[in-house]
Amino acid sequence: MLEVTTTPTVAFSDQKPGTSGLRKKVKVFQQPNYTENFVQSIFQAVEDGFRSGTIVVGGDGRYLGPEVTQTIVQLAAANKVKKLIVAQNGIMSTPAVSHVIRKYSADGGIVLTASHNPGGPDNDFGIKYNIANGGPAPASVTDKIYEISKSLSSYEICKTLHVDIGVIGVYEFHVRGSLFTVQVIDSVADYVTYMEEIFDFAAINAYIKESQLQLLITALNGVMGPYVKAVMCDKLGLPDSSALACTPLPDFGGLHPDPNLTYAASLVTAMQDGTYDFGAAFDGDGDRNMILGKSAFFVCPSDSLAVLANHLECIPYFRKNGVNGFARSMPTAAAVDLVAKEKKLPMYEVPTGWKFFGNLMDAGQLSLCGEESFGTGSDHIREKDGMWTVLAWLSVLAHTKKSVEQLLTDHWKQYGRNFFTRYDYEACETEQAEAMMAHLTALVENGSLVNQSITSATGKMYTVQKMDNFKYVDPIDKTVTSKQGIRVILSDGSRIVFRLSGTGSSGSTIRLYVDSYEEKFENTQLSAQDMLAALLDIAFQISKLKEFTGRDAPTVIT
Ligand code: G16
Repeated sequence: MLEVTTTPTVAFSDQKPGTSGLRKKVKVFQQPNYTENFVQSIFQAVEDGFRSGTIVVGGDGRYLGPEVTQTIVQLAAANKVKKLIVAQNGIMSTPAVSHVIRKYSADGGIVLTASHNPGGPDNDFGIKYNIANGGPAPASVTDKIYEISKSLSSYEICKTLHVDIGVIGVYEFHVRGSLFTVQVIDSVADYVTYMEEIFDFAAINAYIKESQLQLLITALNGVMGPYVKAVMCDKLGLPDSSALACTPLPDFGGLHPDPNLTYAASLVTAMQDGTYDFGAAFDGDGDRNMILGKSAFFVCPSDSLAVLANHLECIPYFRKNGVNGFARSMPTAAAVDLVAKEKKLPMYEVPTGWKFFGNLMDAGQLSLCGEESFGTGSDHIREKDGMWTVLAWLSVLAHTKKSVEQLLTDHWKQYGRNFFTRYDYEACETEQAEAMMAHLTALVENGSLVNQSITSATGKMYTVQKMDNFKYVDPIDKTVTSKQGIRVILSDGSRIVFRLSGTGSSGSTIRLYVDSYEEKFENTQLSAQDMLAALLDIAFQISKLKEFTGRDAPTVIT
């Protein structure tokens, strides 16, 4: 019988989960009792589910992950969890954790990831709780975790319990008169089997061979390395030379594992000479993706979602289950809305955060969704899914026999183009960022800009039609989520959106999103930055972003 100790602790006041879990610097999690407190708060918040049941633990392989996995095992045993399903070495992609929760009918899961944020002793770590549907916990649960964390005075731990999480197997212990089981499972096997059920691998394989399609995929030294090897190399026959940065490293080899044009520049550069026809990058935990065509032709995530929505019949999963509806986050450009209209399918607009798609999927109203932040996925799980997106794109290529660029051009010909750009101002002074948001909130409240015309530095004039702070009423459980981003809607339908990121770990990150619709095909060929220059200038005039933050240029442009 293993001994349980009740350890006194002092509560922390900063354990409020953000857009997707608690993300902080590693050094914050290394403070005595910091990690134990947060995990204990999770256990207390969802006590009933766990006491009788099973939870899954996995992470993106970043620094601190193995130690925290052991701590979770010790806390779970002492908190009367019946069974833990742990990924081998604690490493499992976020989409794979979502799948495993659903496949084994677990009561929830703990994902150790700071997603696309850099890793290593001086960088970021994160802990996220997922519910029984496999998706990120909604605010009702994370608020409860936070409330408990603010007054926690002790945690229960079984300090002498150690499991070798490097070895697959079932380990049993007697704790507090009950049996506690830890099952260490293969990190990729279940996920790969599921992908084979969803997609027609033989058709993709045949197309790659007959068209001699050249692919280049980078895992940016994140969790996706073993999945890329298993799916792309072993199943689809890609040579090892097509799989870049595929060894998960605790610090991602110094890379910032965020699949965008700035942080995945190595992929962009490698594709520029036209040797490769299709490229993809994943983030640290494997839920985000970036898709590139020949010569590094960039597929904007809003367009990626729309093109997939337009071709779902290529994928066996949708032929079998049908398509119930589409959704996107509010800042995502509305390209997919036009496809929904054409196909007469329901379309939903939710706040930023994958957790908002879960209810719609559980209610059978949503099949495909995506976000401008490089996330796409379907109701096969309850997280966005990078590898799923790559396989979906390859299915479309195999079915249509078109190139990536041709698919986009044809899409714009049929639907027009929703030009989109996002400017990120990372690590701004929090006070300055909040002052800018307060200025914008005041403009919403006093309505002084409505019906006003503003002329950009380029000479183009826009009239403000409406300004609001996005509010969402969940169509299923009627939960109201307010203040999800300041929107400026202009009279030609163009939009400017401002919000503060909920995933950063230092200072505040301002996100400025701009989009505009263009129907004339000849104009769809122009560059997004040229098309949106005037709107960006209007955005700076309205927000006084440069004056508030002192920033002349963004850190990242999408
Ligand atoms: C998370 C959420 C996404 C969200 C993204 C960015 O992704 O799951 O829904 O779009 O953060 O959020 P923010 O703009 O607040 O930084 P991930 O990949 O970081 O887990």
